[in-house]
Amino acid sequence: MPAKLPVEYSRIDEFALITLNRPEALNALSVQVVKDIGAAIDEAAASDARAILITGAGEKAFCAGADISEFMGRNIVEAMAATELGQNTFAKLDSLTIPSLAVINGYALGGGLELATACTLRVATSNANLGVPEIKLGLIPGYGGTQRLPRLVGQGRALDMVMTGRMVGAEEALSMGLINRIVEAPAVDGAIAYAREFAGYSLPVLRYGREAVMRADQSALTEGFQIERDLNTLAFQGEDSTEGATAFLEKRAPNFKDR
Ligand code: DAK
Repeated sequence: MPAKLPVEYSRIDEFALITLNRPEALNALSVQVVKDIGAAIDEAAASDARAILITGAGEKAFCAGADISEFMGRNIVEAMAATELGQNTFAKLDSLTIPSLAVINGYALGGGLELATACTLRVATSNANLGVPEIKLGLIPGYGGTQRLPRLVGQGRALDMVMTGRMVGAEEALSMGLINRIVEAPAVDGAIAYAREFAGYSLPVLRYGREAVMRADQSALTEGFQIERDLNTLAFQGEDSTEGATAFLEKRAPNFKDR
């Protein structure tokens, strides 16, 4: 029998699936797991996948955060390096042409929620619990959480979550914009159905749309309009925009070529 890998990479049809595979530790993020996630993202990025799905093995957790058993005895340099590794690994997802989808099938806590918020979109099962409980460990989020969370749910809600460490259920997460959809178990099936809603569109054009929206948080309004004008004009130069308009006028489905 092949050895169990802490992170598994596989394909389901046109989608790459990255599975955190330490269910006995609720898929906690050891340093090795973070490195393996980075390698799996690289593998997916080099493939012809239309979307990357990230989930956790088992029925209990997407990921219960950083592996607390590794916390002891880290000096300041090692601690900074580990944080940087987590931030940089999750940030890889931002700059990929391929969109990513967190498939939250249970707990998504601390670094687990930070991984989920680094994905383009998030779905969760109704039993999911999401939170950043670092404060209970005398810590604050360190894999991008203090920056991505307020951008997604607003400063007030992010402060509430960071300061109380409380978990929010799937319904509340949906109502605050922390997740995009609630799906039935098995969550991967629901995620695939969701991904199929956009996977047939032009990947570069999906990327322009993602980039314009993401940069809204980082730009003054006039600068944001400029970014939108530039990316819209870029999309307009693509073959796929000609195909989209032609298909509409010919009353047929478009056949996008990612060009
Ligand atoms: N790390 C290691 N093991 C974990 C774990 C974690 N985060 N979460 C759960 N486990 C393990 C448990 O120890 C248990 O192992 P055994 O005792 O069976 O060997 C097994 O998974 C099942 O967990 P429970 O028995 O606790 O399951 P329950 O259903 O009773 O509770 C729970 C589920 C999710 C409520 C509970 O397990 C829990 O509270 N887990 C911890 C959640 C958490 O606090 N996560 C960490 C957040 S902090 C950094 C510094 C800090 C960070 C990052 C970087 N640098 C300086 C580099 C912090 C990041 C975080 O993510």
